[in-house]
Parts: sequence; structure tokens; C-alpha cells
Amino acid sequence: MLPPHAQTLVRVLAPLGAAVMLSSSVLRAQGAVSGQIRLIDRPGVSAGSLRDVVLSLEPERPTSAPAWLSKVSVGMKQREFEPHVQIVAAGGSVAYPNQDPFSHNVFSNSSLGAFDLGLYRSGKTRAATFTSPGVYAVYCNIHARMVNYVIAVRTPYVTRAQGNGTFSIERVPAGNYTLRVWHERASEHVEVLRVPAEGLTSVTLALDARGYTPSAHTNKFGQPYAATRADRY
Ligand SMILES: [Cu+2]
Repeated sequence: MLPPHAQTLVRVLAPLGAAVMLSSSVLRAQGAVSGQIRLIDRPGVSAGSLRDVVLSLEPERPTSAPAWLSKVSVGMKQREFEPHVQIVAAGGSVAYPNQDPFSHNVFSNSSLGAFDLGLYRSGKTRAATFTSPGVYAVYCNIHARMVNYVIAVRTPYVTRAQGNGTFSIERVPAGNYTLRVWHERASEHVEVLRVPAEGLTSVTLALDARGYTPSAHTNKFGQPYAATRADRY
């Protein structure tokens, strides 16, 4: 039994004959998938803003991210990557403009696709391509505290949470999806989600961050950062 609005579409399309056979995608109603994320932290640890939680829904049929996600930018300013977490289309690129008055390096040792943009000066921009979907940790080889996460996706159904953990992914066609929820302090949550025609409005998820321990990452040579070098700038 089709939902009432789908029946309306059938009636409208019926005079077109063959068009009805081609209209299955039109008939797949779209709803929002929305809800609430929370982070379970160890006692005494505050979750803080959940703006850096990324949620995506990958349809069963391969698809791609929208064009506007294929070229994005992450600034380097006051020895920070901004934004700290960036979403990009798999196969797309992230430009890293250096907005500080001194040089930065940008590299990743990710097994998904390592790269090294080298050292470059104030005002210069270099870009990295993220071919495989997944989560990449990106660093500066000079400033150990500079950390950027790039989430490369193959779907248009992707969003960040609000600071309070609410989220909404709009216009999701009915079907089965792989839901991925990521935050840097938790392991990725993956589950199969069946989205009905009317969408899902009260998805509640908890990410377990209790096992998280902050640890120093290594430089691009796999060595600890030398304090003297980092302090020089
Ligand atoms: Cu730097």
C-alpha cells in the first residue's frame, strides 16, 4: 500500500503511461532523519560542544557527495586548523590556506591515503585530494597541537550535529542506509538504518568516549615532535 502522497503521484503520472514505469525514484518519498546524539564521557569529563560529531547515511546503491563538497577549505590561523573537522566528497580536495605570518606544513600518514604538502609560507595555499572515503587525521609537521580531521564521504546525506547534539539530515529517500557517526573521542558507530518514506524523527544515539585517552601523535617521519623546534615559531 502506497502512502497517500505517493498515490497522488501515481494519479498525476498515470496519463503519461510509460513515465509511470520510470518514476519509481519520484515515488520514493523523502523525509528527514533527525534526532539526538550524546557522548558518554568518563565521570567528571564534560562532553563540550558536539559540533564536531559527523553523521552520514550511505545508501545501498552507490552514490556520490554533492558538488559543493568536492572543493572545501581549512584555514591555518593562530596555529590551529579551522574548522577542526571538515567534510569533503571522496575524490574531492581540501585547500589549506596559510593565514599565519609564518610557515606551516600539512601532512597525513593515514593508511587511506598519506600525503605531505610540504612547508609553505604565509598567504600561500596548497590542496590535498582525499580519494578514499573515511576519516583522515591531518597534522602540521612543525606545530604538534595543530590537528585537523577530514571526513571523506560518498553520500549527500551527511551533516554535523549542533552543539547540543541535535541533528537533522534532510530529504532522505526511503531505503536502507549505513549510518556512520563519528567523533574524535569515540570509536565510529556504524549501523544499518531503514528509513521509511516519512523519515525518522527521533533517532537517539550515544557515542562511548570513556575509552578515549589523549595521546601525542608523531610527526611526518613517525618521530616525536622536538620541543625546541615547535617552540621556535
Ligand atoms: Cu604549523
